[in-house]
Amino acid sequence: MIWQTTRHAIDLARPRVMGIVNVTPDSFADGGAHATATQALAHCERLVREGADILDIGGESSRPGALPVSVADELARVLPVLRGALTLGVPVSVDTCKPEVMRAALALGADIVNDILALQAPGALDAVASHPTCGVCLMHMRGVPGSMQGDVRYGDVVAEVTAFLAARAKALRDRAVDARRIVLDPGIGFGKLAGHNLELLRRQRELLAPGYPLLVGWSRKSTLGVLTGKAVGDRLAASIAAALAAVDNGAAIVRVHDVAETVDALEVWRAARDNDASTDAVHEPPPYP
Ligand code: HH2
Repeated sequence: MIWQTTRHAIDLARPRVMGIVNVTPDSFADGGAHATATQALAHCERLVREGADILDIGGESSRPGALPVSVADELARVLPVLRGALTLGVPVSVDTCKPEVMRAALALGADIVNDILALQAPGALDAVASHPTCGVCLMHMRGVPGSMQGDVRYGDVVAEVTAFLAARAKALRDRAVDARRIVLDPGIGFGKLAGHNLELLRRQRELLAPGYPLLVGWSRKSTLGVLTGKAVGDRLAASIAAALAAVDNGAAIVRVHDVAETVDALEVWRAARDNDASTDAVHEPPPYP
């Protein structure tokens, strides 16, 4: 399978790593760490050196209770970083719900629109559908970030998320968007309790039924804190385990903060699964130790 994006056709035969670049003061895991354009671009360069296959730039936190950001502020955060990131040789995604930001980013040459609202904002479907080739990630969320953890009830969470994502993909297909441009995401932690997130992981292959590749983001999220008792800054091992479990259960792309560590883990996971390890070193005597 490939993911068709503005400039790159991303081969999904091996799992891909999307590196997170939050140009925000308040993101849940790294708020303020890359809040200026210079810091954020340096972070983009670092993630590419570490092996990121895709960069995902966001200018608005979606953590529970996050304050909304105006279009003007989001544009001022995202566009300067996007401009630089587009020169780094990897596909660049923009994490936004706002059609104005989507259009401006696509006009600059962004490869992918990553929308946690799955293009439900008025004008968002058109912003993507009117572009000839950009990729899009449609994510499931129950409620809105300000209140999404308030009242969380599902009958069958996997069936409900699958049906929602299939319907959002159909809305794009009805506007003549090529299926190869579309990727789906169950939205780990977005209007879901830990039990819902874990059920989505255990039964993740059911989410493949609509026929689109899956992107998942477990990195540093609170369900990992529930499982391990660890604070957000101490969830690296848990995040890697979740990323491996996700690719093992059919995810094509993992969205992560810790790119270098995830790339290493996936290299070993892949060598255990496939007989095509990417290095000739496997045919030489191993160095000691
Ligand atoms: N998670 C976050 C943001 N955007 N997009 C997709 N497709 N899938 C996700 O799971 C996802 C996402 C939240 O993580 P982060 O960007 O680190 O935090 P914040 O929203 O606080 O900036």
